[in-house]
Amino acid sequence: MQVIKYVFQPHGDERGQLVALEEFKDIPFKIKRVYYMYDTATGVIRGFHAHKSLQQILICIHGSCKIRLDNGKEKKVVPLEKPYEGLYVSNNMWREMYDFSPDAVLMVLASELYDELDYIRSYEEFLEFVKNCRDTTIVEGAV
Ligand code: T46
Repeated sequence: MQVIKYVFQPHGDERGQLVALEEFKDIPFKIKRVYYMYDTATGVIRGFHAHKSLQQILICIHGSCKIRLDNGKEKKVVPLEKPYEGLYVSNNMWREMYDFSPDAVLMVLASELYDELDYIRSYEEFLEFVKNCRDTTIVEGAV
C-alpha cells in the first residue's frame, strides 16, 4: 500500500506561520475543489467509501484526526495532527476519518468537482474495483 504524506514548507517569521499550496508544485494535481469539515461530533466516523477517479490531499489544518486507508489488501492508519502535513489519498483507497479532536478542521483539496457517480460506497464493489487497479506501496516523505 502506498501512503504519501507531504510535508509542506511553512513560511515562518516572528508573526507566525503561513503555508502556501500551488497546484502541480506542492499538490500533484489541478485543484478543482476545496472543502472542509469541522464541529465533528465526538466518536463520529466519516467516509466509508472509495472513489473511481478522484485524487485528494487531506490536511488537518487545526486539531487532529486519524485516517484509515484500505487498498483492499492492507489497511493503514495515518494520524493527521500538523497543519503543514498533507495526506495524499488516491481514488482506489477505501477511507474512513475518525478520532476527530473537538477543534479539528479537516481540509481537503480535490482533483475533481463533486460527483456522486464517482463514489464507490459498497465495500464489495470496492474490492472488485481494486482487483483491476495497479498495486500501491507505502512511501512517507515530502514532494
Ligand atoms: C472523501 C472524504 C475525505 C457536497 O455537496 N459537495 C462536496 O464537495 C462534498 C465533499 C460533499 N457534499 C455533500 C454531500 C453530502 O450531503 O456534503 C454531504 C456530506 O458528504 P459526505 O457524506 O460524502 O462526507 P464524508 O466526510 O463521508 O466524505 C468526504 C467526501 O465526500 C469524500 O469524497 O473522500 O470526505
